[in-house]
Amino acid sequence: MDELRQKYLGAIADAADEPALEELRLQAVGKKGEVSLKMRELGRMTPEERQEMGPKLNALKDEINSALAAKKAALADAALNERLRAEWLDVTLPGRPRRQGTIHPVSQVTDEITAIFADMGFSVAEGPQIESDWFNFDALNIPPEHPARQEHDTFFMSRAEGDHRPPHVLRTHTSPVQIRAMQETGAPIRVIAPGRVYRCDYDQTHTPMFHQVEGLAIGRDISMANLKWVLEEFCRAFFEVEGVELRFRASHFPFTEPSAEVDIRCSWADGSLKIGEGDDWMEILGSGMVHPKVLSAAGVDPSQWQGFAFGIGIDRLAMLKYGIPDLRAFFDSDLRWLRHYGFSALDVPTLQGGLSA
Ligand code: 2NL
Repeated sequence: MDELRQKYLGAIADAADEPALEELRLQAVGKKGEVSLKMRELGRMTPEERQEMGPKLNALKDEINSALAAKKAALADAALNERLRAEWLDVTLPGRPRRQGTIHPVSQVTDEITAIFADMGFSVAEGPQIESDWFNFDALNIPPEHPARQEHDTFFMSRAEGDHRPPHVLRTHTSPVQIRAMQETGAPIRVIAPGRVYRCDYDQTHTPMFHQVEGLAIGRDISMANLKWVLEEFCRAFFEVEGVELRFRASHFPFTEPSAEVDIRCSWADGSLKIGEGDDWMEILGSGMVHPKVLSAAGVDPSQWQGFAFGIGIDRLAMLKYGIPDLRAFFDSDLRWLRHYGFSALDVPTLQGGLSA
């Protein structure tokens, strides 16, 4: 009896897991277990022996069963403790930051424009945003008294007291960048100049800072025909419409002669704009053959070289491409536009972010 007790209580205490415990239970108190077989022997004993052995065997059986139950609970406890140790998680750690921003539509459109002109052999030129009045005006055949200087609503920098030289200006177009490029590399040349420009004008359709891309191609015999093809190719690529149609209207700029404003065929239906179809025309850019005086100012001999130039407003182009029909939606009223600008608090959060249209 004592042997049995010691054997099983010891084995139960040493059991590594539940299957081992179940194995011991069957060996000891299962139907054919050692304790059960001993109980079956009670029938062959004398009443006296039975009186003594019966309760002892019952007590042993109870003892083994409680040891099994206790060990089972201890094993479960140990398993839980092991999980608590292994699956430990620090809920006080700071969250992983998720990027909320998207590329600004004006930056995106500038990149798109740059890529399209790069395919046609144009490189990108950059220059200062604060310019001398010579680079911004004189070199472009805009003399001091020309109404264009007022038309341009220029921001003038201030000079120190007693300094009477003409003030520098915030560039009103990116043309000075191209003047500088011509001065540096001469002809032939093919460049675009994207960037910020400034005009003192603020109302529902104008902001004092906006973005422009100008293009310039100078060669021996570059003509309006080349200009037309380059602009058509650009519009096809930019608006992703095969059948773009452009209309050149005679115009006037001091820096080009002849000059043309360019309209694109479009339709307005249910307040939405479609490029390349319909009966409407929308102005998208200004262009022309570079004025001989401008070539001279930039150090390029107009008897040897000629070429075209053009200027496009990027902000407007961004709005056209991303389906915002009204200029006034630029800064208010259109949540798609605002969301693109990062005013997410105004909008229902989305998982993807960015434009939904
Ligand atoms: C417009 C008009 C234009 C140019 C810009 C240019 C630059 C040089 C020489 C000659 Cl260096 N011209 N730029 C030419 C024609 C038009 O922009 O309405 N832009 C939105």
